[in-house]
This record gives sequence, C-alpha cells and structure tokens, in this order.
Amino acid sequence: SLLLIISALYSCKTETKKTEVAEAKSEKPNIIFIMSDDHAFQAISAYGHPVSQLAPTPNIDRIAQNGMRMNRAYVTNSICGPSRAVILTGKHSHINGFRQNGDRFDGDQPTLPKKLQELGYTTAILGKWHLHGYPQGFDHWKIIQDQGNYYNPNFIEAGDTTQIEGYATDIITEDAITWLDQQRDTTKPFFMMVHHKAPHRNWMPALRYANKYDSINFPLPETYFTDHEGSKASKEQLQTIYKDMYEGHDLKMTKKLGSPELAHNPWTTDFERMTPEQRAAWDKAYQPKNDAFHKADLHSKALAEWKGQRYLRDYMATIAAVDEGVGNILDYLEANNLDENTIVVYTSDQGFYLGEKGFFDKRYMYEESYRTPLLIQYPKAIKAGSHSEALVQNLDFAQTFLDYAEGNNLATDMQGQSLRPVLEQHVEADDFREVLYYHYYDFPAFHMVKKHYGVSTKRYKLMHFYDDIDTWEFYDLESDPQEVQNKIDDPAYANVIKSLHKKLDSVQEVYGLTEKEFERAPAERVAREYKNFE
Ligand code: SGN
Ligand code: CA
Repeated sequence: SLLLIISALYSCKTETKKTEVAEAKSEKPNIIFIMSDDHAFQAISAYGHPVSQLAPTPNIDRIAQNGMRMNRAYVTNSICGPSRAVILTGKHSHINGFRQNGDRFDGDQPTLPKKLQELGYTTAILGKWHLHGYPQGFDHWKIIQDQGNYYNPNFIEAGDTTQIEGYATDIITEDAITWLDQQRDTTKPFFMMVHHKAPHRNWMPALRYANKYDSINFPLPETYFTDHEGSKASKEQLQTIYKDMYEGHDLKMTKKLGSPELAHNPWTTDFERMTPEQRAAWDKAYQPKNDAFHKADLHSKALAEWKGQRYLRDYMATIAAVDEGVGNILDYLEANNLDENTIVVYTSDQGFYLGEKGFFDKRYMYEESYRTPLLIQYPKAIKAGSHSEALVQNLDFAQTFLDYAEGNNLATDMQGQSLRPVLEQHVEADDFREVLYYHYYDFPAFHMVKKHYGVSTKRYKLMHFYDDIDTWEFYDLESDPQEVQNKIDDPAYANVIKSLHKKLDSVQEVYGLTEKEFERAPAERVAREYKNFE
C-alpha cells in the first residue's frame, strides 16, 4: 500500500513511522461477530417468516440489506457450549473436545482469537461465554457468569465477579461500544465477539418492551399439536410448550386473579434479582394480562394455544432490545467511518423452535433448530442485498475470518471452509458443499432429546438416534419441509437413502469420528434423569 511504500522510502525510526505502519496493517478488515443465544431465523424479519413480519427486526435486517443473507446456514451440534467451541476452533465437537453443555473447554488449544492476535489483531469478547474456565486469546473480556440472568446479571472481568445493575442485553451492547470507542488499541485491526444472553429461556423482555406485542396474535405453526407419528425420538422429549414449560418461570403466569405471585417458578433467582423498582414495573406490565387470563378460564386446547401465544410475545419482545443493540453498533460504525472496513456478522448459537411440533428449545437436527440465522456485511467485498443458498456451517467462521485476515496458512488443521467464495459470489451455491455433518451428544440432560447424528444435503436428511433408542429417520425437505413424514422405509427412496448412508460413512471418516463418539450413557443415569424431570 501507499503507506507502506512511503514508510519504506523514508525508513526513519521515528514515532511517525510506527503509526504509519500500524495504519497500513489496519487495512485488514475489522471483524464484529454478534451472536445471540437461541435466536430463531423465524424471528428475523429479513428471513420473511410470518412470525417475524409481525415483530420486525429492522436493525438486524440492515446487515442483510448491506450485505448477504445466508438461507442455508447450519450448526454442527445444536446446543450452546458446543456451538461456541466449534466457532472458536473451526473443529467439530469430537475434535475440540466440547461435546455437551457442562464440558470444560480446553482453552490451551489453538483458537481463532489466538490466531487473529498472531496476525496483529486486538481481540475482545463481551457477553455470554458458557464454556467454563476463562477466555484465552482475548485482550479484553467481560463475560456473563454461566447462563446469566436478564436482570442485574453477574459479569466476570479479569477474574472478578460483579453484579451489574441493568438489563443484560443493554449492558452487553454498552460494553461493546465502550470497547470500540474507548478501550481498544486503535493501531490494530480488531476482532470483537458480542454474545447476547437474549433471547434464551426464560425470555424476560426489557421493561420498556414488556407490553410490546400484547395486542399481536402470532400464528402458531400448523404442527403445534402434532403427535410425532413416525418419530419415536420426537415423542420422547421434554420440550413441548404446553406440557413442559413452567407456568411461572417460563410463561410468567400468576397463581391467581389479583395477585402478582408467580405460579410454578423453580429457579427463583431470575425474578429475585430484580430491584423493587424493576419488579414493580414488571408487575405493572404483566398483572393486567395475567388477570385477563384468569378471567378467561381457559382449558385444554385453548390453554395450550394461550401458552404458545404468551411464549411468542415474550420471546419476540426479548429480541426487541437485541435489535436495538445491533442498531447502536451499526450506527457507531457508520458515525466513525468504520463501516466500510468492518465485517459484521449476525448469527445465533443455533436455531430455536417457535412452537413447530409443539416445541421450544433446540437440540434436534430438524430444520428449526439445526438451521441458524446468518447475515454478513462487508461493503468492500460483499454485494449489498445479496443472498445465498449454499450449505454453510458454524464450523466455517474461523476459516472465513482467517482468510480475510490473510491468515489461511494458520487454518490448516481446521475442518470448515472459508465462506469467502460464497460471500463474494465466486462460486455457485451448489458447488460449495454437498453434505453437512451433525452430531448431538447432550443426553440425558435438560429436555431429554436423544443423542443423534446425521447428514443433510440441500434436499435430503438422514439421521440416526441412539443411546436408549436406535431409530433412523429420513426426510425429503422438498415434499415435506416440516419434516413430519419419516420416509426411512419408503422403497421409493431406497436408492437415495443408500447414497446418504455412503455419504455419512465418508464424512465420519473425513472428520475423524471414532467408536468412542457413539458411546451410550449408563442406563441407570438415563432412567434417573427422566425421573428428575417428571
Ligand atoms: C437452560 C434452560 C434449558 C436450555 C439449556 C441449554 N433452562 O438450562 O431450557 O435447554 O439452558 O441452553 S432455564 O430455564 O434454566 O433457562 S443453552 O442455550 O445454554 O444451550
Ligand atoms: Ca443457545
């Protein structure tokens, strides 16, 4: 670059030279990776799903307008900690060692932020971490403790835990902007991970949004009352909205008319952490709607539908603050002329159910939880308003960022692919990748979704559920996008299924799966866990 030439010509050992070289270096793009927790693509208006059209996300959509919307982005393992470990390492769970929530991340292994530091980046992470242990490879970090709480959460910074008064989403956004504006080393390109707690369970909106969607009737999915015919693995879960949500904790229902006292609320801390003022404002927002519910005296199907509606209203209202925070970050970049040279990503650690098949939560390899939103802007290289149908995965982030940071040579043992050819439209979507591999291990655990693995192509999906079960499922997404017709025994698909089995064997070999990855949990433990959740 010109600056490098000038500094080479003069090659004087002064302060000026240092800054010039640093500025030349900082032509490497900055990277802002914004990831929310459990944000369904159905809840981002850029994706066009009917639910999101009633609760739009105009700021998150700006990233799609400025850049690319990826319509077929997936995770390798639809659960929090594992997804984060995959993103940090560019390696599948069985290689990075973090297979399920509660595992401990081996922070000594090579990671994306460490490699970016080697390439001259300054790095930061703000918000949810959930990998246990402290972050490595970050010049600055301030993480929410464990799962965190919406109100007055604990944060850990430089080893000290402090409770901070305020709303988690707002605090994380503010911390991100403070780092950008006042704390980062401005002589270096930066990599910042902004990891929201929202819209994770138990979906507590900011007070200013507590009534935002009260008058909206969100459409409940056609499959809301499915009986899971053809899928034993779907029958035997504990994540059905109208069966498994806790009335107080999740649905904020009260015990009786006229009282603010919450119904079943096993984890009291979420509400106990509120200040008296916050709690009073909360009750003011919720009591009228809870009283109206008591008066309506709903039962069976009507009650189940009411629960779905309450869930969607809270979930979408929780996202309102996330959207606002994304807007603040984009505004900051634009106001400070940082937008042109910054890659901004918006994604989630996995997808989420908004009542499809009656579900909340995630974990399954079915589309709603397997697929994740992915919007990327980088005005220098990505065409505004573009979109892609390429099969991409959270496994690909590390290599993508290293590619843009000119660090391809540092990515050799990673297992993804740089998305650069897709983002810059140098490759046809169909030529980018043919199959994706998925593997979920978190059983027995919350919601009791069975262990499973599988492969998917653009059109087909083959899955094997194992542990206290041994069943295969196969779906044709073209004729059955809701994945309610398991065609594993349909002779019309015999050849397709055979070829998917071959693909499965070959990706498992390529990715280095061993026998150990298919181990079952001891039967007594499985039985005990089912009992715990009864
Ligand atoms: C908590 C939630 C579960 C959720 C897990 C994992 N219960 O335990 O519903 O599946 O987190 O979520 S809660 O009521 O305590 O929030 S993850 O995103 O961290 O993987
Ligand atoms: Ca999550």
